[in-house]
Amino acid sequence: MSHWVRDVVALAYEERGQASSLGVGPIQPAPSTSSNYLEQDSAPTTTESSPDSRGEVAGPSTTPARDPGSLSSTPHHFSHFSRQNHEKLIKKHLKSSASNLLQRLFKMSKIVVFPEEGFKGRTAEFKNDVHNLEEKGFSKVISSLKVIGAPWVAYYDKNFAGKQRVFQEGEYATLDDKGMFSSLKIITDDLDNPEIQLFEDANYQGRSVTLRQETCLHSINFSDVASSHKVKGGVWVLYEHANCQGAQLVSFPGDEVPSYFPFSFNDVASHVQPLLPKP
Ligand SMILES: [Ca+2]
Repeated sequence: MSHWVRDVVALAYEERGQASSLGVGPIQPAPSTSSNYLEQDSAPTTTESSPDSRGEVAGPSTTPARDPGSLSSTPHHFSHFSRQNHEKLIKKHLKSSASNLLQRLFKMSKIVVFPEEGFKGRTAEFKNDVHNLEEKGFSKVISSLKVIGAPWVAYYDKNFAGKQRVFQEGEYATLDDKGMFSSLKIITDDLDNPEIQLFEDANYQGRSVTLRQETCLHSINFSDVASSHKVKGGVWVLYEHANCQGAQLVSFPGDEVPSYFPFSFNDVASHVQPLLPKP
């Protein structure tokens, strides 16, 4: 189970307070990372208040989703179940709770952008993909930024095209690509079980390697060779240079990229790295 999911399950227990009422073991306190995560979003949204397009389910604090088969509606019959059944039903119940809470965590994720270095100038914050920063008055001006929660990809061109760069949670007072970005995408994909297959030639031909962790391609004699790839799992960043420097190519679960020529990335990749779930 990923750290994210573990956090969410802990939160689900805590939020519903069901574990104790059901008598199935102690409530696990939510890890501090979770509460930190939540606290970081305590400031009210100012700039970006458009309706959310991701279809989040309302949080349990207002209208908790009720699974017809859940134990919460049948606590008095609890003794008729075996412990195995208890666990099975609780897992089923928590699965939907965890999904809702995961959505809420993503909802708290955001990127805050500034037109000047050092977080200066007017500001805007976004919680959803921005396909064209021009519409937000921030095209080709972002010079510093802060990421809270889920990672983001910034693109040179609108509609998530052109050169790209990943920003994981943190503060970036100066950017190598300042004044270049035209669109922003939040990464909400499952980061567990990363796997990528790189091919020496375009169209998945030639020598290939399958990787499941960060790898310096020099070390496996595959540097400046790759021309196509398939992502089986996770979100991967391919780097031009071995020390995670230079140009980047970001790829998502299920992506199949038959040629790197459109990205000016052919025979360039020297290092690959999967984004890791939040620790
Ligand atoms: Ca090649």
